[in-house]
Amino acid sequence: MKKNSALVIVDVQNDFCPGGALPVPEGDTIVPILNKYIEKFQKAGLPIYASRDWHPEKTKHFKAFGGLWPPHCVQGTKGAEFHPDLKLPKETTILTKGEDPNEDSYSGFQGRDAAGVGLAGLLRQRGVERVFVGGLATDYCVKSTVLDGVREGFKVVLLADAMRGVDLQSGDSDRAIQEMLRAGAGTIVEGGIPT
Ligand code: VGL
Ligand code: ZN
Repeated sequence: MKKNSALVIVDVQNDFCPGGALPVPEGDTIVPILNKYIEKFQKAGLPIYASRDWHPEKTKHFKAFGGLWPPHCVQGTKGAEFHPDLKLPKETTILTKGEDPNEDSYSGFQGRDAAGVGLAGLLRQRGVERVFVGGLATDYCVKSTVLDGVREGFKVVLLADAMRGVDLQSGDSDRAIQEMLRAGAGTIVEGGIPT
């Protein structure tokens, strides 16, 4: 795999999986597939980033305060933890987003590392030109991350087998994928990545 690539895993947290506060249908089924991607990127010495939705208890993002969603991924709760089977290597850069009570912050590009550096800056620092994106949810945070990635000038590849959507309206995820492809993203499945 080319040296200038990175893996970006979006919001694979308990609350977005079955049993969580805002479950994405079959959200947990992508975990073993993501683990295979993780292994490939790790073996190739390529950087891995994992975003997490990390909301305060009161935020405009939640229905009770004018937003779209039930409370989810509240800072420090079990629901905000990564899925327990997701095998993130210890070198993974965790990107936190959604802390601002006035913003939805769907995009992983709004996420920051522990030092406060945003994803685009982190990628540029490491000379990354191409990002492979999977996670939850296809029609919200994955879509937003992919569109921002393209806008920021990165090549973006969708890990088509490693994302699932909320589908508030049926077909939302399919439409999201079309929109990401139209924006210039490519697509790939696990068997398609050279080892
Ligand atoms: C997300 C809805 C609300 C996501 C986050 O990770 O896609 N969706 N907050
Ligand atoms: Zn959220």
